[in-house]
Amino acid sequence: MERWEEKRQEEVEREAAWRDVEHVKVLPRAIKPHALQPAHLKVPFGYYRRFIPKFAQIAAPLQEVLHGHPKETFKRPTAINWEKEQEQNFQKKKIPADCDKLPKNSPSGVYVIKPHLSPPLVVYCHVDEDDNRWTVIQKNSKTTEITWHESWTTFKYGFGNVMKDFWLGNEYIHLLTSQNVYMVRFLLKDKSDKEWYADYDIFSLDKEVNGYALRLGRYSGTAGDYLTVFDTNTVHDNMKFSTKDKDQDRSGSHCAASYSGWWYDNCFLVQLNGKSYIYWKNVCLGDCNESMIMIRPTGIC
Ligand SMILES: [Ca+2]
Repeated sequence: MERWEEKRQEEVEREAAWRDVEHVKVLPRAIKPHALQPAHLKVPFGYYRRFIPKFAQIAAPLQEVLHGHPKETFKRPTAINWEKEQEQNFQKKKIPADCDKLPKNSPSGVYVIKPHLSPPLVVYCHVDEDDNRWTVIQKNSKTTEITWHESWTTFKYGFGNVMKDFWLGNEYIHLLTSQNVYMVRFLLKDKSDKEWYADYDIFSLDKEVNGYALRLGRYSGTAGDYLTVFDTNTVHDNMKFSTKDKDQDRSGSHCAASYSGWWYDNCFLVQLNGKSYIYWKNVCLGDCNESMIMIRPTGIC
């Protein structure tokens, strides 16, 4: 034992004797007193962070009273800051931005995704035989429970049951397809349950102020291209979305008033959003059993 340690030992023993305490050990000076607190008394790291917003709420107005305006370096908690913080938290938790980001060999089913700038969404992910993971944005069936004949706002935020028939929501489809280049697959089952499909190598929905207009790339498939071809004065590609309370079609009439929300022109060659009415020209004239629309990123610019 070194000289200073002996001196310290003597001091402590004297003090302990005075207090009538037995076996008091010398604390090595390198150890800071707070590190010797019992574990249950230690303040966890980050504990004081909870007081920061409260402090800021008090301090910012106080700055204004004392100095006329808050200092530039002082940031008030605002709705925008809060949203940014939420966004960062979700990124930390690694909630996938779409179904494509699910781990390999994930089965088809219901998952939570969070596209960029979107709230978390409960969606149905369809995994095909090639392990492509598709985010399903629409499903309809001949025996559907839902009416489909909904307003602009209801189509904006979506409706239905992700396990059965549903519309994901124009706003969420727009946010999904804004974060990458996506392709789309339209799947149909005709009245004999024969399957048909139409792929477009680019798919996106424009923003709301542009009417959630449909943007499609090149076609491939078996159902026939009735979305980008101009036929009987109608083409769906680049048309704005119309609902019963918003006529944005190019016809003299109001197509959505009769047939529910869709990208109408004059009026349609394809309409998959009807109640017991699923239409794809030359496949089924309203009498298809099922439809499904699903998307996945291609990474092609
Ligand atoms: Ca019209």
